[in-house]
Amino acid sequence: MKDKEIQKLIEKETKRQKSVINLIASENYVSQDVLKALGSELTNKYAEGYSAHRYYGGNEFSDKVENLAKSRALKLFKLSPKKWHVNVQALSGSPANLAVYLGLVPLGGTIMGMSLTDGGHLTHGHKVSATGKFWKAIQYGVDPKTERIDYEKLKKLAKKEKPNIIVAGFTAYPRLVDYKKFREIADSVRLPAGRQGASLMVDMSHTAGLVAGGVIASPFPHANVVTTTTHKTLRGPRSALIFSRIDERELYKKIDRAVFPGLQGGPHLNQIAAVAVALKEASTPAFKKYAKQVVKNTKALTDELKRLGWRIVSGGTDTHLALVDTWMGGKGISGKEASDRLEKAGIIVNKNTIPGETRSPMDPSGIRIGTAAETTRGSKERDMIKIARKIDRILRV
Ligand code: DSN
Repeated sequence: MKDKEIQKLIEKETKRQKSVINLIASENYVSQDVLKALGSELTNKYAEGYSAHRYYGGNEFSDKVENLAKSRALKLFKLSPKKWHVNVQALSGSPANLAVYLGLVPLGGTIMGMSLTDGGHLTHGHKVSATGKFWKAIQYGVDPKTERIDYEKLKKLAKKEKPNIIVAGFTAYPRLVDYKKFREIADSVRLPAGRQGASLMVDMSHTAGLVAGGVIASPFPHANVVTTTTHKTLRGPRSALIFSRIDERELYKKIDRAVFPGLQGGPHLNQIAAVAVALKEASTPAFKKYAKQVVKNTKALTDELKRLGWRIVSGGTDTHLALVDTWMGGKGISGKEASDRLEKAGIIVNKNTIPGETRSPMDPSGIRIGTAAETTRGSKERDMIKIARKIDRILRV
């Protein structure tokens, strides 16, 4: 690289990534092939529109790249192209979610999603997000005692608020989700226009790799729309996919139009090619083994932390992530202090709110830990036990 300043910074970041223990639940390490596709000449091309309907010439290969990404996405999640459509152009998770609402919910309509504090995402209707400003957002949380979703309460709230769309999606919910119950709840909503049933959108950004690997149940049998980022457990580049059911309401056409021309111009073809590479990698037996190991590793890490006296939100985990209550009602340390101390010792986590949060998002009561990245580097349960003991030594006052 001729630009030495940037080259040096890339080298430093690469070295940093190699030298730390990375427990950020939403990060991972992509393959060299994914990196090659990202850094390819595809970045030079404008391809506004969709395959075979472009606004620019010279898109013979762009169409092939986009079609391949789409067919690999459907195949990976065992979806029939007759029943499901996938959009691969959304630039990342937040614009993907925004596109779904823009396509399916009239402005001023109602979206219902989990609050950020209890484990949702900004784009599930938080007041600082466009999703909480353009639409009426109803937020649900977890049961304060079990720290799990209370489906009965959710049903009552949905019946009362009549959301156009219900979002089952999470960034800090460590437990399995009952998508069948979400479907029943969505179906029980009587919309003001008289139409029975809210749409169910599943945002599986965090768990897509676990679904692909067959370790946790697929949301597809129950959802109208499924969004996901591609860079977390799925181990691809930073991007997103929007799957939508091909039904009589033709939701998929509305969503496609919301992505382009509604929200975006030209798609990032290099990113789409890199997604296609990652989707192929995720369809291998090696990836299935990886996904299984991720869940085993999180359990090992969490069990050991519990044994050492740390409170794990909801009592444990079924997935790639867990929440540690480091504050423990004032007996421990704040999430910020925990995260800072760990970083100094080479363990990277993020501070995180916990259900019933009493502190602030900038200095909350807990940390979120995840094992997708370390599992990619070959870590097993015994390594996790060592990491848990190290965390304990660093955090204990
Ligand atoms: N920021 C991501 C996460 O860390 O979960 C979600 O967008």
